Amino acid sequence: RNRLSMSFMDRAQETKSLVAAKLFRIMAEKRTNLCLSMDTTNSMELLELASKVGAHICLLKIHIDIIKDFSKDFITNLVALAKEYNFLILEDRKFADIGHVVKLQYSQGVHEISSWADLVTVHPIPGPGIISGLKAALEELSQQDRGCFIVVEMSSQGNLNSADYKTAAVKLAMTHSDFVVGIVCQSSSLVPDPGLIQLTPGVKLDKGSDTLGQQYNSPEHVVLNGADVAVVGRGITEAQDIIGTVKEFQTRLWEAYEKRISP
Ligand code: S5P
Repeated sequence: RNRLSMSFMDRAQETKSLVAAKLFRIMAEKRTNLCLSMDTTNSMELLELASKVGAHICLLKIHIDIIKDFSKDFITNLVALAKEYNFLILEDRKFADIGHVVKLQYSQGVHEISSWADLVTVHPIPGPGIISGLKAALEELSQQDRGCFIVVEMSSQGNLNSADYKTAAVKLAMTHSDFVVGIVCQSSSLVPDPGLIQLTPGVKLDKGSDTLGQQYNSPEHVVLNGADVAVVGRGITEAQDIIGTVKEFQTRLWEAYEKRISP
């Protein structure tokens, strides 16, 4: 069946990943396919915003390496909010090294990402070893409910993701669909399997761009182009009325999804 016309609840049956099934169910229950990207450098600011918008998002995406005042307490509080408001945490680390090194980057260092992030992002450029490296880190933790998104196609102008690269990257995702929950891309044709989740960044209320190469499309445009979960960052965090804007994104994205699956 074509994933674009299937409901998230039905697609939860199609995945081999526990955490993908969990995300599909959260979306269906909370009626939201909005992922908020909080690219702030201050941990208190992040926690405050997360508690304000937690009820309206399915996924919170962060960049832990930009936080200036990182602490274990911050992680404890963040995980507590995720539990309270029922959203998952995506650490947008974009791993890109050999298996041996990503195993360490994922589980060690000050951040110990694998101990708290439900999901991470991965550039598939090193080949299958990068997936094996991440999985190896989890074996030592005996963690089962973890997964990754593979970055297949970037939103930025002039990205180097060639057609051959994208085809090979999707194949890698399909081969490892017990751990790979989905694909970061802009186009629906890249995600053939209803069990895989299309995560699409580069979303604002209107089409446009920033001064550093980012390109934006509207909520309706990205959902029609296959986005299951839409990533919105500055379109929300820089808005005057943050809660009002979060609600507007939630409504517009969900209505576009309902329209997409309606016969
Ligand atoms: O292709 C991509 C992939 C990602 S994960 N393009 C992106 O912009 N991202 C991330 O989405 C990026 O790292 C940033 O955190 C977010 C977009 O933020 P915004 O403020 O432009 O909406």
